Amino acid sequence: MSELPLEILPELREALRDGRPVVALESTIITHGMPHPDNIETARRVEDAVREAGALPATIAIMDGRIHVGLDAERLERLATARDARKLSRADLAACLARGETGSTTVAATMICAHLAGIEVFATGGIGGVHRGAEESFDISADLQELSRTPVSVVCAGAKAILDIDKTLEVLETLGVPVITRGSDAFPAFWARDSGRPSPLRMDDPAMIARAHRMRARLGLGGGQLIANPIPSEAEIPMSRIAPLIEQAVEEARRDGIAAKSVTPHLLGRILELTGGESLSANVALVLNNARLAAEIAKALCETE
Ligand code: PSU
Repeated sequence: MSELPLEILPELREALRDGRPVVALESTIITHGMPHPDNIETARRVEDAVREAGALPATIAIMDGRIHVGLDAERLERLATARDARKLSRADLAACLARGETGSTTVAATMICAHLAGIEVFATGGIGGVHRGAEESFDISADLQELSRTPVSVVCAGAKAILDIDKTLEVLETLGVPVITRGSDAFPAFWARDSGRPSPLRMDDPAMIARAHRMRARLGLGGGQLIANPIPSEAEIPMSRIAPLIEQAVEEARRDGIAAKSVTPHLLGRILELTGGESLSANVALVLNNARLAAEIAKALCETE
């Protein structure tokens, strides 16, 4: 087998060849992160936001055993309504392709596919991290390792507040991943602008973030950058309000024995119920905000040696 099972939409292939800005987008948020039809509506709005900001969107997924970089309308619809799509990370990406199956890509798998396609920037909602109780469960998202290996800058709204944020930041530091918050000294926590922890680094200018990305490559450091972009104030759910609901959802999940890949989708779904839908509106707002910043960074990268 010599050729990669990689399908890049023609407009993206041309843009990448010509050095024009492209932003990768993930698909687990579509299959496991939001209910239908909010998932497809959000996916379309995020693509539009990237275009309006002057870059091209490349939503990534595995369909029928091929990596798709850029999904046409029919494929996006099919993925958004698929009941059996797998949630893929580094460990199971190749197996899904070998079997000819369909699956959505997490942050880790999207980084791998984006890099294969030559895309350097990627927008998501929140990365996976160290789960609460990891000292017992050892549940640490493969997203963290991927950030230390694959040279893609990932724009997120921080780590999801369902996680142990202190431990997540510690692991990122150990792995040598730069954590850069845009426009704030505090590391954000997805639905909330302030996790209560200082951000290891702060940069306010997308051009500076692009320069740091290039500098890492020149130094041969490998791996990517984590760019944390706080949710817009008008959409945030402050920690004081969301924290008790998260506690409740985490406790229920522990009691019910929810584990491994199911933890994050389960908690997101439960918190959506407990907030009466407010967590979903916040999630949509933060992803749109991240798509815009990722487009600015992609444009800056095109102008940075
Ligand atoms: N951002 C969201 N919703 C999501 C995710 C990100 O707003 O559902 C997904 C990403 O694909 C991320 C995954 O990789 O959650 C984390 O899953 P886990 O904790 O199992 O590694």
